[in-house]
Amino acid sequence: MALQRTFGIIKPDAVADGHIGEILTIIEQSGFRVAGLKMRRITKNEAEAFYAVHKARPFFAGLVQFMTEGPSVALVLERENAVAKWREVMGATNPADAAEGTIRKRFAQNIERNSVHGSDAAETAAEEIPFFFSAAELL
Ligand code: 3AN
Repeated sequence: MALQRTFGIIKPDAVADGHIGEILTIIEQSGFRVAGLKMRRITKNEAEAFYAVHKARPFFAGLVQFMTEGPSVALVLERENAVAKWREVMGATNPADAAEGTIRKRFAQNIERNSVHGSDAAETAAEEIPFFFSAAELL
């Protein structure tokens, strides 16, 4: 299978809790090559646009507040079957349902403060990657 790229975020909870290094280690040990990486604080406008699909959901305002409360690490991750594999390594959205050994099982606090983001499909990755990275920032 050809190499594929997916988009990930180490969210503000995991950054504040000091888990950047551990999560990057898990990522590299899971066979991903880091093709892009930047730390920044996401703006309210960016968070609203990024999560526009959830705009009508009751948790939308809280999600935007959380994603803008502190710095995040945005990532582009490359390997075969990257989208599905990154979802597997992250674990279920709700850490209570996440499998042992997954990032969310280890580090997530609850369904909202769930430590990492990952694109849910190749088409989503193709939209999310350029949302955060220019072509020159992907190596
Ligand atoms: P995933 O991040 O696993 O793709 P989505 O796309 O359903 O999950 O949700 C996006 C984000 O919205 C989640 N990562 C989480 O932070 C938040 N979220 C999802 N469902 C809930 C919920 N029921 N209550 C609070 N926050 C939620």
